[in-house]
Amino acid sequence: MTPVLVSHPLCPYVQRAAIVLAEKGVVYERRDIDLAAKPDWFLAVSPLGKTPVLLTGGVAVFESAVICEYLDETHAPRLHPPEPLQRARQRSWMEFGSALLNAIGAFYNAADERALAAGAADIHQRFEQIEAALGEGPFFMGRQFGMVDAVFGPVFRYLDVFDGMADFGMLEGLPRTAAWRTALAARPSVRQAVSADYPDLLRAFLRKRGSALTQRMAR
Ligand SMILES: N[C@@H](CCC(=O)N[C@@H](CS)C(=O)NCC(=O)O)C(=O)O
Repeated sequence: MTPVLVSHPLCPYVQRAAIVLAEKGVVYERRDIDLAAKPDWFLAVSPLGKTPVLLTGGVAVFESAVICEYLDETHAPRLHPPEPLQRARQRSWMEFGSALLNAIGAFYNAADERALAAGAADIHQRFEQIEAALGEGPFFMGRQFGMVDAVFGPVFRYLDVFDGMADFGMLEGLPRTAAWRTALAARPSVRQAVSADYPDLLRAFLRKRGSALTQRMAR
């Protein structure tokens, strides 16, 4: 049976799974749901009520990191390195990517300009930490695309839309991170993880936040 990825068009965690599926050439069906009106069948397979969920082999696998790890164990090519300590390092930075997504959420929900600036500074500081962890590239681990890349492709996609609004300086003075962003944006699996109307959908979502960023968009 074809695996089903239960999705939401804007969800960065869904994108991780979609990227890993694409890197491995897995044929799957993507089934988008409305998170504002969750269908009963979704609640029945998603104990946390969150996307993504991978329906495969009669099991509903939830949590994006778990889905990605499962796919890595079952489908070639491996995105994790063979050496346990290097694998642990990848998993550590995957967690860091999740914390960065929370910081991005705090940024776009910031109530006023002061909080918006603080949010941008917080994101910049996190990217400084990433800059220090990056090597020669083009990917996080070097020449081979890995699991941390699948996590950060969706992170940088937010920045593409923010950049269209103003220069928030999130990657200022961080050349390795900027080069990594460019390499990820060119990767087919990353490009294809969302539909062509993703930037419009994200802007429409941000316009409804009632946040400082929403105010900027109205100017
Ligand atoms: N830790 C989860 C986070 C998933 C998550 O937060 N998904 C969001 C959409 S991006 C969601 O479904 N939220 C539930 C809701 O909006 O009600 C994972 O990595 O899969």
